[in-house]
Amino acid sequence: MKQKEEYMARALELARQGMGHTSPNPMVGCVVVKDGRIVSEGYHERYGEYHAERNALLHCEEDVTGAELYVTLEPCCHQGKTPPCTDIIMERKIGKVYVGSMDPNPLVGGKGVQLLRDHGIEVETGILEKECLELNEIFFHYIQTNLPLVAVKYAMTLDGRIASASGDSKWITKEKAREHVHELRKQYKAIMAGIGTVLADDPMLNCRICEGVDPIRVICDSKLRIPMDAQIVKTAHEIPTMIYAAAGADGKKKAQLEKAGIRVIVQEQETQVNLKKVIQSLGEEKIDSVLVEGGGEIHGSLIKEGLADKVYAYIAPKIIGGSKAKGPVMGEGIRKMSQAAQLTDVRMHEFDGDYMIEGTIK
Ligand code: AOF
Ligand code: ZN
Repeated sequence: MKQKEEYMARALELARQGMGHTSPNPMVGCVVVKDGRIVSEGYHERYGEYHAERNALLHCEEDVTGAELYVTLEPCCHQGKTPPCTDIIMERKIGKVYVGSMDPNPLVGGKGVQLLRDHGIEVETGILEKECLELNEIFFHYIQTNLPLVAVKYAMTLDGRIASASGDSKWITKEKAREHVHELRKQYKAIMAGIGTVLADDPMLNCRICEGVDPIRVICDSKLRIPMDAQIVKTAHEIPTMIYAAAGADGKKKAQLEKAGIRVIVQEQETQVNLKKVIQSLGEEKIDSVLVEGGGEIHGSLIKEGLADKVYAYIAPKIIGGSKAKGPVMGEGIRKMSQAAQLTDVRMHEFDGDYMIEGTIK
């Protein structure tokens, strides 16, 4: 007979199929097991639609009285966009529920598990908990803070440069690492860059993998310097794009950009875009995650102001040198090592000879 971890691993695999479509709600997978055999599966496919547990049980034609149900997130017990999952679990007379991670949503928060237990259903929690927590890192952050998870991403050489002194940066890392960036873009709801990066690289900031969803592009451009023929402007009718500007931004340019399909938000009280306010306002718009792809100035401000939650640093084993070649985190920086931003949960990955170190900022 299979182990409970194997069934939960299958539920995790199902949950991942919802990636890019459930935000700001979680990715959740569910497996129903009877007499040592999977009789039904389901996952949360799309925001606002049925939850994983309901999908799994509705797909099932067999009688599941006494069966086991494996779910990556604590079942909900609230009437939201869909009826509570605890209802259908009880109606179908499931015998035992295995839960991956608990749900910190204040509407659930342990009440789902309690309700099931109160109705005589056995519940075991914490099955592959670490994997389940990791899968919904973004959801857990957003539901508890109302702020998006902010991740800073950059690619640098072994000597900490993101471009040569002349500004050449194509390419620091090889194809495989660059492909992985698109995997990240698929996981994040928005992608953010400063005007410096737009002027230097004229990027698209989209997701170039087939089943990927393009993130909403967010550009910080205090004086609205973005050229009308920038790739981002030219494609704004197809890919949602927002520009944050500050007081004194040219009204005529704003109107032109809006005509091109861009939402322009002017922070009238600020002389320069206030990143803290940007992050807060993105949270209010139900944007649960932001991948920041530079450049160094924006990274420097986010880290210094304590607004960055995560870092993905791609590192190529190349050395370019040059005292004028820029690094990934600029600005004033800190003065004492004791003030350095410290990462935890650090992990390293390899991509065809390039490396990526990711970690959470304490
Ligand atoms: C999901 N999918 O499979 C599970 C969820 O917006 P609602 O009304 O659909 O409720 C969303 C909340 O339900 C969500 O924040 C989470 O706490 C809980 N469980 N949500 O979207 C699922 N199991
Ligand atoms: Zn539910």
